[in-house]
Amino acid sequence: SSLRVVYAFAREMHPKTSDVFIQYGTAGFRTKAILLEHVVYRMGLLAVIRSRVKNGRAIGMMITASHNLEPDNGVKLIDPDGEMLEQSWEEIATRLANVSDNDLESTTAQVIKEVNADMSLKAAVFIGMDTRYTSPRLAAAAVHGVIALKGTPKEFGIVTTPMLHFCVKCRNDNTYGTPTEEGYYEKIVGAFKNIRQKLPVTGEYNTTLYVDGANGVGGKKLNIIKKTLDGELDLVLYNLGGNGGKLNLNCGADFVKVSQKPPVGVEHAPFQRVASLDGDGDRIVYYYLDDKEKMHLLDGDRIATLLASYITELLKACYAEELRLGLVQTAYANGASTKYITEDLKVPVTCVKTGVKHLHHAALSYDVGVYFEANGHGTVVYSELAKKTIRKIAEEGDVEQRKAASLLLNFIDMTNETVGDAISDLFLVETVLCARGHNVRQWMTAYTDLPCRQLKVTVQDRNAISTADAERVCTSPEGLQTRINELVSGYKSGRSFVRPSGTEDVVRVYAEADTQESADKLAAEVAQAVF
Ligand code: 16G
Ligand code: ZN
Repeated sequence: SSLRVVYAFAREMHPKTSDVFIQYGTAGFRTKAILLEHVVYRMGLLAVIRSRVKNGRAIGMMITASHNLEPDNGVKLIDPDGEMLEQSWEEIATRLANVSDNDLESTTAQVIKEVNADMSLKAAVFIGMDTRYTSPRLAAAAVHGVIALKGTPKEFGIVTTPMLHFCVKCRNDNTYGTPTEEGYYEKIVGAFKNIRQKLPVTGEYNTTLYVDGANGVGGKKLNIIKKTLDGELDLVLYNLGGNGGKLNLNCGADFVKVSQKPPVGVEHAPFQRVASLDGDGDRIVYYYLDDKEKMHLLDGDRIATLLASYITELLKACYAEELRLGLVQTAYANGASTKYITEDLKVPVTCVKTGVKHLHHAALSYDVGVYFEANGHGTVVYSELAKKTIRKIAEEGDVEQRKAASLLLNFIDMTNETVGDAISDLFLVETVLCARGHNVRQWMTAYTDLPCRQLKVTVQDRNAISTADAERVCTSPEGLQTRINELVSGYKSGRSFVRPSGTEDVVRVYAEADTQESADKLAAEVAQAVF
């Protein structure tokens, strides 16, 4: 049959060259780029099957390893609503990625049967990639996989991960926007310009923003956007990938958050706010250096509280307080942020396991769900009821209500609701700071972070560690949690947890306490207990 020819072709073009078992993890497959070609080809096959199961709606395939260094790469699938691949399919993806070339044909047939895909339907797969030099080759393998099962690939070239999520969503729901990079700018940057006309620059807010682009795709796209801005925001961009700057190397959101150091490649000025993006543009953190060059970090928790408090204000001004706003965090959220949210903002908080899909899912249970990981990945999702209510108020409310509701509608348009998006988040943050007339130091005064430390420990088998209660409690190996409790009890405001990483072969340790010295010491002691 013609499929026979297809599988023979796969064996020659994208052979499986390694016997190392590879798993669809928290954010898809991620490993050394040289090990990935057959995996990406096979995900092309799977994307077609998935599209047919979803009645021909488009599926996304993003080639990226996010904040990892250049030699790594990865692939993840995007579901029709722009969300992460449904969890039950992760096992199917893993199975398909690991079978031998000889068994690929029979395993694919088995999967098709299992998920009951009608292979006579059309199938659409949107393919995007980051700036890694290994990405074009992998994107080509993805295209081959899609064509092999007679699906229709559409290549978006180099885009941020959230742009691809956005385009997938738009293709399947045309009320959300136009499924192109231009459509993305039109909606998100357009809403920002719109809102700036309603909110004059006041107080201590300064329109200059420095950006660390991590030498990745996010900075490049901001460089395109920058040219269309007209004084609304003066972007000064660093780490755009030129001048020998290496992707994510000593720069970018993950480096800044984990090492608690400013990135290389940025010319700092005291108290100037800087936004730091990650390699594929789905994370953002802010920071500034003071006049003694000490760094002050405004992480995902800080962004979440800023957005949640502003949206709460607007909802109040709309008299739409019946809409339930809630915040979703993980165990990594700084204890001080959780305290501030619950006690000062009086906003309910849900704590879930690490990984965007868990946060996103939990946020959907609120009318307005704000979710952020401390590492800077997050967004806001609005229920249909919330959107309908706000639209109605924008038309029928009194003057003040209409004003707040129309701001809120722009705010919603500026938000990429499909996934955390550094560019969209940047515009949201800049809008709130501008509306409040705040500089970065005033933003920092909301609460004081507890000093914290993250470490990673290499162990023989990271899966020997299991956790419960949103990763805050360690259930095995036996006795480890008791030991952690003992250690923590020796520190004022101490808290610590361990969990196996979902993206690297390590165990991660987190600790916070009242001083940096204590947090460092507690982290080291817990790491010792794990080892
Ligand atoms: C992935 C996740 C991120 C999570 C991180 C944890 C997505 C899109 N990304 O990057 O949300 O914070 O993994 O990594 O889900 P770890 O398990 O190695 O700590
Ligand atoms: Zn990323």
